[in-house]
Amino acid sequence: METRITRLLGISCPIIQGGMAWVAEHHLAAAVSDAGGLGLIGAANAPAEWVREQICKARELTDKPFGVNIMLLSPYADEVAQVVAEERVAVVTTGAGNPGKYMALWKEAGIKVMPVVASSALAKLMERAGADAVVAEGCESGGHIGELTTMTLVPQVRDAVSIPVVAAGGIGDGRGMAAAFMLGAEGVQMGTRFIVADEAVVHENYKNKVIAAKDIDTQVTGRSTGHPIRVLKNRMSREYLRLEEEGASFEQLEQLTVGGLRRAVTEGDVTEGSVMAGQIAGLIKKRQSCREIISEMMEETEKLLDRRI
Ligand code: TUI
Repeated sequence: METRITRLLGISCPIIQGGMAWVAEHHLAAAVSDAGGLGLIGAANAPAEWVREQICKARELTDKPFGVNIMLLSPYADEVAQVVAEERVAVVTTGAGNPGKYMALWKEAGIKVMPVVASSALAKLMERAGADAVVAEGCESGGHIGELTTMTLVPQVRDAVSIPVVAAGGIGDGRGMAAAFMLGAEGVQMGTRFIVADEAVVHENYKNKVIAAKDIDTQVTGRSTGHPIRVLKNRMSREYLRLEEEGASFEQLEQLTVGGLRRAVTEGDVTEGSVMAGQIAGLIKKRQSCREIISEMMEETEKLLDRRI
């Protein structure tokens, strides 16, 4: 399947893997890229030298293009922005903020830039700043989310800009991908389904919790702090929401979640840790390789796009 996204990124399938903190390390990124999609290394809150090492390791595993996702709330965002330019990674995506101040640096390094946006206003701003495409991420996603759903955000972003749009949030199979195309997207980004990929170096407890999840098993913590985060329900999230309702301070709430994602992903603490996942978790029932995930997605999508209703 060819779209402006496949041509822009030099990939064969318009499927981008989400830049999930702790999950999106070089094994997963290289496997997704090798299978024809675009793998991403998630820089999250990691120091710049860790990101450089991950880029080098991914290059040893694949000769296909891959990208780095920069989480703009990270204390290391400035240094990571510099490292991706030095390493001339093929693609940069950004999350949780406005990457305007890095655009010139990245464009000079020949990097394709795709900011994640949660509004058409930011999409327009990014287009004017020189972005090559935008990822319109609806609040069905796991992790840090905006206000709008994918169904409402994608067509409005599509109408607001001329650069291609990638849809994200709530997409987990060919039906979601075909629907995203109907909304005007030319590619999709998926996170949650790749958490359970064979190549994802993620604790078994985390993968099992995604596979066991039902449709209503996520909730959003942190609305009161201005950083809403979608996670799978557990003891931590229930306690967090109870404290939030009682009007707990930012510091109290932070205490509950600090280091929680790392503990869940690497140590398997899915009771007290932060198990970020999207609302589509309920649809994800099997473990597969990245190659199987991508070929199944493409087959289902093409079949649906070929038929009339
Ligand atoms: O960034 C994400 N998802 C994430 S980041 C993350 S790590 C984290 N840990 C603790 C606190 C916060 C984050 C876990 N999941 N997705 C991309 C995304 N970006 N979703 C929504 C946005 C977004 C929202 C508002 C981007 C820009 C924006 O407005 C920026 C502005 O300044 O106008």
